[in-house]
This record gives sequence, C-alpha cells and structure tokens, in this order.
Amino acid sequence: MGNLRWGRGRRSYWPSLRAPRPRGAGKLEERPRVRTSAATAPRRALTLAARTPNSRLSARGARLSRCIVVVPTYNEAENLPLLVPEVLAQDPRIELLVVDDDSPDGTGKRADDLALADPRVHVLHRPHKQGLGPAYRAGIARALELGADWVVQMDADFSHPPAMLVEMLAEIERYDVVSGSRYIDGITVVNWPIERILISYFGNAYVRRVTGLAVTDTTGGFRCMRRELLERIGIERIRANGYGFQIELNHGCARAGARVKEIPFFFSDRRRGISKLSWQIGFEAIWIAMRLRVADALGWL
Ligand SMILES: Nc1nc2c(ncn2[C@@H]2O[C@H](COP(=O)(O)OP(=O)(O)OP(=O)(O)O)[C@@H](O)[C@H]2O)c(=O)[nH]1
Ligand SMILES: [Mg+2]
Repeated sequence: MGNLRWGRGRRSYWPSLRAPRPRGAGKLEERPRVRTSAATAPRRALTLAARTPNSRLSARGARLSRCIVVVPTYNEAENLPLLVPEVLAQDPRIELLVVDDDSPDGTGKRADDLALADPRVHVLHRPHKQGLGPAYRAGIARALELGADWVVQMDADFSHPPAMLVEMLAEIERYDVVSGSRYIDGITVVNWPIERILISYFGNAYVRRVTGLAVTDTTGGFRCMRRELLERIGIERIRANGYGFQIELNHGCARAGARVKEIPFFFSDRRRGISKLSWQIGFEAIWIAMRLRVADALGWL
C-alpha cells in the first residue's frame, strides 16, 4: 500500500492514501487512437448535421460539436432543477438528457418542465426502476441517436461537479475518453464515511488487479466519451448494473484501444435526496471483474 499523506493544501482535508501508480500508467495516453478515418470524417459531419434538426452553427457558420450530458434520475426532484441550469451554463455546446425511471417523487415531470423551457434539455422516460446500468445504456444510445459527438455520464446528486465539464471538453479534443478520477491525486472524496471510502478504494484496487485495467478509478461514473468510441464498443453489449456497468465500460474502452485521460476531481457526498446504492450492486461489481478476467483469458470477448 502507498504512503499515508495529507491531501494537497487547501483542496483537500482528508488524510489521503497515495494511490499506487497503476501498472502501465502513463502508457495510457500513448495507445493508438480509435480509428476515425480522415476520409470519412467530413462525410460524418455532414450526415450528423443533416439528421439532427437542432444542430447549431458557430458565428462563422461551422457546425458546433454537440456534447450531451446523460443524467440518470430516480427520485432526484430536489437536485434536478438546480443541476440542469448549472450544467448548461458551462458551455454552449452542452445539452442534457435526463433518463428517468418513473420516479415516484415527480422527477420526470420536473424534467419535462425543464425541457419545455429549454430545447437543450431532453428527457427519456422509462416505465419503472430498472437500475443505473440499464438507465445509462438507454441514455447513451439515445444521446447517439440525437446526434451527440461527445457523451458525458453524470450523476444527478452533485457528486460530479458540473464545473469539471469545462476541462473535460477541453481534453476530449485530444483523447477518446476523459474520465474523472477520485484516486489519481491521493483520495479526493469529501464527506463520505470512512468505511465507504475504504470499500471504494480497496474495491478499485481489487478491480484493477483482477482485470488489469490501468485507470485509477474503475467504478466512478463521471466521464466524457467520443461518439466513435461508443459506436465501436457497442453500448448495447454492456449488460451490468451499478458499478459493474462502469467497470465493463472501462474495460470496453481499453479493449477498443482508446486514448484515455484521467483528471482528478473532488467527489462529494450527495447533499439532497437519498442513496440508491445496495449491497447487491457491490457484489455484482466483484463478480463482473472476475467474469471479465475469465472471458479475457478464454478469448470470449
Ligand atoms: N434512471 C435511473 N436512475 C438511477 C437509478 N438508480 C440510481 N439512479 C441515479 O443514478 C445516479 C447515481 O445514483 P446514487 O444513488 O447517487 O448512487 P451512488 O452515487 O453510488 O450513491 P449515493 O451518492 O450515496 O446516493 C443518481 O443520479 C441516481 O438518481 C435507476 O434505477 N434508474
Ligand atoms: Mg450519488
């Protein structure tokens, strides 16, 4: 285990464990980029512009890239009306897709009101609670249908700070995935009970060891991905729920040879609403990591 150290100055007040450098770290950025043929790139841009009625143009008439932030919600009526304007304010290229599983607290209705007031807000209603993984799978697929060039995954409870989107958008110009990490710069988690930090930290170490993934935060769900990468992975093939979904998606990115950039961010515990986390989700993640290892070894993927 790494050295015990205090988090960096004003930015953290947690005693933090220096995360061990993952094997192969630093090589991540040198991996071959996902093939986006130069010959097909202009045609793609034209196709996208034609099939997306709300494509917007820059002052010079060029088509603006579109970033769709996918936000799954279950009982987030308190958070959503605060989150949406904050996300949209970060960059004019950003749109937001709420994926609501018929939340009993009326989150879906709030999302519809926000969409009526602003064409940059989209809503996907699903009939009943089906879990975080399926919500992301459906939301990412819809974001691609809507014509997104970049898709961001983000929780609705402000654990993922909207202000980080600016850095993500700057970095995604040069990478295929930009992933927010809680463990690349010590442990940058605020307000979580210590036992939850330990489970998450050592759970991540376990997943990295078993799967060989080089990213430091394998279970976090805050990342921006290029359209071409998602099409290459085939989002419908990612079947897991909860943290398992994040592990499988990270694994899919690695297999696709994606250029990955991890950026540190401060993850804070939710301030409003209640958690949907369950032990079942944790156990599934342990099982998914083993399954990926076996499937890799036997060439099933
Ligand atoms: N559509 C949909 N969204 C979900 C479901 N379960 C969780 N979510 C959303 O997924 C995001 C992450 O869920 P959280 O409950 O915050 O899970 P967590 O971050 O691991 O745990 P806490 O932050 O402690 O609550 C939040 O925006 C939830 O509203 C679900 O079954 N369907
Ligand atoms: Mg949360």
